[in-house]
Amino acid sequence: MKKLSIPTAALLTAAMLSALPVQASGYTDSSEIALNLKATSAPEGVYIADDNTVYLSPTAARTGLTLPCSVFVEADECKVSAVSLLLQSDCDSIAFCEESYTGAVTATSEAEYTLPDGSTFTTDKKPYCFGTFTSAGKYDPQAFWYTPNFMTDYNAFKLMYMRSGGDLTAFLGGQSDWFSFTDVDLTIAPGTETGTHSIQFQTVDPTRPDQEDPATVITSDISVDEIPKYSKITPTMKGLDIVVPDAPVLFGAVKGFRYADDTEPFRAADFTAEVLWEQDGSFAPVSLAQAGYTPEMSAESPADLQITAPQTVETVLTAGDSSLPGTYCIGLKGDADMNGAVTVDDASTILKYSAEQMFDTNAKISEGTEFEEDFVYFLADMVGNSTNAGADGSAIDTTDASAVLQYIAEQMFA
Ligand SMILES: [Ca+2]
Ligand SMILES: [Ca+2]
Repeated sequence: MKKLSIPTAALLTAAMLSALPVQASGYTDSSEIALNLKATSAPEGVYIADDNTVYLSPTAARTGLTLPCSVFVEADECKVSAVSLLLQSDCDSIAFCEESYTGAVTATSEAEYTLPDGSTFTTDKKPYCFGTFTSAGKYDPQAFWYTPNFMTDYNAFKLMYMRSGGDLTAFLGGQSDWFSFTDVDLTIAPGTETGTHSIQFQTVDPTRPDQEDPATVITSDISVDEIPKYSKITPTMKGLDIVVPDAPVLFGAVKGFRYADDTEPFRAADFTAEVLWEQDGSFAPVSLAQAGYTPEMSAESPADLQITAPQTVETVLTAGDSSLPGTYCIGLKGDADMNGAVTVDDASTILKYSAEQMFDTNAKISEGTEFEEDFVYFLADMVGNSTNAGADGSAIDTTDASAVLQYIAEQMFA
């Protein structure tokens, strides 16, 4: 065990508390705030899935690597006064890297950083989520940040922190995931075994199991004048899973789009999904058809369905022991407002979207999820059939609206 001096709660003396400003009400519920450990970049042989699970190729696990990670504090507002956190690895060969640690007051070489609004600032400290700017516009971490503690052969990492003032409501950059709370890399030793390994936040300190305070806690609303409002919250704690698979892994969102009048049976080639496949020590995405995945459908073909409005069919794709649920949407081509009929309103919807996206590249044709947006885009893209909301270069424009009107005219005089 490596021992470093640990400042304790006893250090939070009345003198320090009195230096803190009175602040507005803080969090009242653990559901309002979360601590999230994330891998922030993927070295060779590493794949970071959308759900934040990290997949290591068997070759990478054999040779070992360093995985850059950060802890993020997630909330709508940053009314946090103090944080005590304890992270622990359940795997002997995955440990915290002391040399990589950077906290709010860690000095670095001076560098320029950009905020989401495009403004920039320069600092010789590593910016973090609670940092603020002084009235002179200078970046200030506004923090008491205690020496981190790497415990039990570096398999656990403990940190305590208190804010010293500044703007206690807004995250640096305006959003909680723009800057991390703290950074600490994971070292994955050569020979890490196949399986799922977890890094979790701990509520009980294994070295001090009798202490009353939970090991991971967020203190909100410290107020000298209103001590009863001093509240401690055990936040939602989102750890990190590191998976070393022994077989191909299926993950991602499987999707497929069809027209209502298609009569062809479903095929794996109709679907798109991200399929993890280890080749030469690293992960390469492969198509479902290429990887030999087989769809199991709840309907044989679109013709078996009575389409009165866009309809969703659930599917499961399987390959060996791996499976992945998917969604298959069937709708009427041209039905841009998803009401189950192709009318002049759809031409209007297409024209409106076509105009909006000239001024706003983030404009959406639907009000739904990314998947629904892709599907509505597919239905509206009469001339093009984009399945990824135009990322393939197929745009929605006036020719698509004209095609809808032409279709309506043909139906009227048919
Ligand atoms: Ca419609
Ligand atoms: Ca088009």
